[in-house]
Amino acid sequence: MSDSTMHDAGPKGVSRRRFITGTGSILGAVALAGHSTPAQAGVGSAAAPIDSGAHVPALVIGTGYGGSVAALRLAQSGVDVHMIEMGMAWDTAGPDGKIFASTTSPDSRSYWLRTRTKQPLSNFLGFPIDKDVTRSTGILDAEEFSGITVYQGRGVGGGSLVNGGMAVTPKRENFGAVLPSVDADEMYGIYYPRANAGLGVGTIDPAWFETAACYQYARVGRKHAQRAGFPFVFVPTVYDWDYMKQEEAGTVPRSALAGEILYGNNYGKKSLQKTYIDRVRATGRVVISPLHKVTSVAPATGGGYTVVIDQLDTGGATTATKTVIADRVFFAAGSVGTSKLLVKLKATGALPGLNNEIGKGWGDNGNVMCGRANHLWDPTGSLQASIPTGGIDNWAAGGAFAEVAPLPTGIETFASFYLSITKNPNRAEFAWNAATGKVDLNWQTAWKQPSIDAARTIFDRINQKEGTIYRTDLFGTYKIWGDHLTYHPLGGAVLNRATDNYGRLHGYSGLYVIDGSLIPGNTSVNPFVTITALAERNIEKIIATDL
Ligand code: FAE
Repeated sequence: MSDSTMHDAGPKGVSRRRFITGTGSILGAVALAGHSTPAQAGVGSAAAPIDSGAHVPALVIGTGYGGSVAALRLAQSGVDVHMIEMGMAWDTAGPDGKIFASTTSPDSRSYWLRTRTKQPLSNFLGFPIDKDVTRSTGILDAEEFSGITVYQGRGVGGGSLVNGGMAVTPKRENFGAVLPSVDADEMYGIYYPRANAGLGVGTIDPAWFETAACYQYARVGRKHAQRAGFPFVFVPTVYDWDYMKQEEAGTVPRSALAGEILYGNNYGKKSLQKTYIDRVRATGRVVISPLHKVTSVAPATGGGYTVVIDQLDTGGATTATKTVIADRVFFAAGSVGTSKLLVKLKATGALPGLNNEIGKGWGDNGNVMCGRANHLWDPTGSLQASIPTGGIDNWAAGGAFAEVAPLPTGIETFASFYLSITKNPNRAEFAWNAATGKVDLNWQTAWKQPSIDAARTIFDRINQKEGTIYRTDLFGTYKIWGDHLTYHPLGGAVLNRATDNYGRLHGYSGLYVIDGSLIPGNTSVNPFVTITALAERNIEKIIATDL
């Protein structure tokens, strides 16, 4: 595979040659061989959850990218694994016959323990658009810290349930800044290709892109980028493009074309449930316990670790507290989940030997959003696919990579909408607050200013060229920048600082971090391919040397 998944689209149209396949075919099928007969068959979320008093060889906290890779490779090497997931299984249809709620009618499935939605785009034409919902263990967590709201997926599949599916490998020249202690040759030769194959990454048919009504918004975004002199790049995704074509032809039920994204995607997106977790289940060695939340990990007297787990009901109440022993524990609760757990466990004396890097190095991947108001002769289309497929690359010159994002309102808005990933140097720290019994994050909203400045290197120039202006009605009244949130939390247990160079936590043998908290705050592009590739690298080493 090429060392980059981003390439320029030509000024007039796109040739197939210029699309980069994100999929490394040769190494993708490489698996760590399973050595013995599975201990259990047919297990998964449908099986009984973990029992109190159980003794398990490997316990994985969380079922997102890092957790799924760890569970798959451990199981394939002959280790029985228990995966503990605080969110729901997302394998059963609701009263409307669908697993996931519709974007336009959020309900109890949509948010994690909220009575009102908290949409990233809070306003339209200046009016607030949030709605009341029944409080439940829904799919999207809008977790509020001082200065920033961090969006995360909750359920079996983690962030893959709610994300935009943009599967981007960073440009190789940027990798040294992303993970300085990791051998780039190995990553680009072995682990990125393996991750891309495991995730089912693919690219849009360029000819179809040129004609599909649902990507008019992206073609307008490309035209404006190129007229201002910026390269427009196509990015691979984990959407099933054949399915998307059928959605547009009207021959199958719509999901991307029904605007589904934030509250789950019912059909075409290859979330982890359809890729890594499907393979995890097929090993027969992994038990997944949804609606179970890990609250403590501490050394056990006879060796291994005592793990305390709350079983939750869909109202979020604890219905049982279980204690199990695990020989090894893999923290894969996501950047925020893992950091919060480790900071609490260090501060409260459960894991006092963790080093002082715990909780540090957290960043927002420089996320900032904005919209532009187009002229009436530049409509972006009333039908917009929820899966972005292109971006504007001004990383080298201006420190910004901007996704051309959909605004799937169902009506013509004449708006272009963007999520920029920027080179923001600010890093926050998680800290235990003994008074509240919670973990705080010291991010400040003002720390987004470098992100706004970087994004402006693109959009000020486009506006100037097009004679257009910023939208001021999407994030409040007269507010241009969506600078209050991130979709891409990274860091908090940084590789080679809080852990060794493979995610082994300093101070405790048998404790590992294997998720986005290893990455120091920024990946220069959307993060999940890098999280997956790093997890593939680390687990291979851990299996080879520790087990
Ligand atoms: P993650 O996927 O968050 O999984 C952690 C899991 O652990 C979750 O299922 C949690 O519920 C669970 N958990 C947490 N605490 C506990 C506990 N104490 N006990 C048990 N379970 C626990 O972690 N990235 C891209 O690359 N491309 C995109 O297009 C993209 N779009 C996004 C759009 C949205 C709206 C959002 C929210 C994110 C998006 N992301 C995207 C980010 C991406 O989903 C995220 O980086 C990864 O999911 C992080 O993977 P981890 O394995 O670190």
